[in-house]
Amino acid sequence: MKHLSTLILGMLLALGAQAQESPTGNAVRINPGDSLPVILKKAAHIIPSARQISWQELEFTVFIHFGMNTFTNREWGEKGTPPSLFNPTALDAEQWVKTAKMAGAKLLIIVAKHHDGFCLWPSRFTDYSVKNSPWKGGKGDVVGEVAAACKKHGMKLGIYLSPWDMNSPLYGTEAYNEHFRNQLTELLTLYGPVDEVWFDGACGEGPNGKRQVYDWLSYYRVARMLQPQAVIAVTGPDVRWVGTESGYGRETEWSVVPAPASALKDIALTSAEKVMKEGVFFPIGDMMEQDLGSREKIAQAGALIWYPSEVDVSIRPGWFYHPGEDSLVKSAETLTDIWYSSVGRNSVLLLNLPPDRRGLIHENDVAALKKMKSLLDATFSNNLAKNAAVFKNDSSMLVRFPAPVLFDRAMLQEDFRHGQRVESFILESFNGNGWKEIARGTTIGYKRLLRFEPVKTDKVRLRITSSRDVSEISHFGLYKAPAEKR
Ligand code: FUL
Repeated sequence: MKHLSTLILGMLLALGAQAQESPTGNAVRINPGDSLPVILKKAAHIIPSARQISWQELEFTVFIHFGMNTFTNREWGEKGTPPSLFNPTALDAEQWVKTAKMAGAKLLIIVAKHHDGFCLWPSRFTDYSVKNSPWKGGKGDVVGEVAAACKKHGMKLGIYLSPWDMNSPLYGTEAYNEHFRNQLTELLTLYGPVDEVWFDGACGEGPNGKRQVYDWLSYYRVARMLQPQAVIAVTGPDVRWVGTESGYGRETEWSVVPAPASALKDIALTSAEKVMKEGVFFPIGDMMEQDLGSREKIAQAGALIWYPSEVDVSIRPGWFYHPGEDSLVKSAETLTDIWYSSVGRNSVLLLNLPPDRRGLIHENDVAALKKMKSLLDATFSNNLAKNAAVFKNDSSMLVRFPAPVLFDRAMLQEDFRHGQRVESFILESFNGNGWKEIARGTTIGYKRLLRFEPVKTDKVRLRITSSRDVSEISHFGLYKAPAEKR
């Protein structure tokens, strides 16, 4: 018996080692002859890189869209809007950071330059920035103020720099790639630690009517060299766009998905350069598909990669502030629903809070966030299963309470640092005679939140009905949401 288990362990380690093809273990090649069991084993042993682990554990992050569009009441600007229009009357970056912190966010991404090209920091590489605006007599630096406020309040900082630039005369020429790297270099050297670099893939026309051919890999190299701990998101190799801007992630969300062959080719090509050895690839493929990582999908892949999902959504209809949307701020109930459907579906939530023309997050937005936070706290501050007796085996978990408990929410987490494995599960309660289904689901991953009608019982069972390898449930929680006030 012992001999057999040693053998199995040896096999597992060998397969696990295969998954370590990329130095961070987050990418693996699928060979043409690999059988489905081998592919599943490989998929189960892909692990997130250190930067992906830190990012996933943030759970909730905040976007700040603020700039020329705030003053022109637009979503996408246009070339030539004069910097004189940028003039916030009471800009307070600390209010942004304190609001994000109050709501429970752990990282704040400032849109340093949107598609119109207007820079919120006094870039040396363009005149189209705050330095030629009336705000603070041209001496202001929004990115600097945000970075200082983040540092003061213990918030991590992220940077959004739009590759599309409607204003730069270089756009559409090879020289623009260098210009972009220069601006990125400023942002990643002048403001201290940055933990997320967010690239949008939009590629529209520049002032000369041309589109740019972006040199993505060279942008990734700059980010890796200057801020190696930062994830490069969306049009980047570390974090994937969930595929909608609705706030709702997939019911079945795999962090391991097929990767373009270049994910491994790039590793090979640049193996001499340490910074590029880590599954750096340009993402291709349709992120909006419902199924990205099922058995059918991974069985056809040439390579697999740990590429987790980020759910970006705005608290208002637009990404930028529009006075006409003051009454359209998402309610606390909608925000909470979004929370369950993003953080609760193996994704990180990136919620946009667009400051108004004063340079403040509007009172309506702050009120909705406060209420969302209190709803979430009231539910999740008391894990009813905390002191229960837990009995585990490979595919099930029994939780026994000394006396019946009443609950209507469950939180499941896999030990995602060692891979994502659960394909389906059923949660059941014992009603005196037998087991009754409470809820069922597919993937768990970093976190799965479940909502159901209140159940009162002294025994709960979680059955893993399908898994890619032995799964490790690292957290099991049961909670009672406060009764809705009518
Ligand atoms: C999009 C942009 O075009 C929007 O304006 C916004 O910045 C959003 C987060 O990404 O692709």
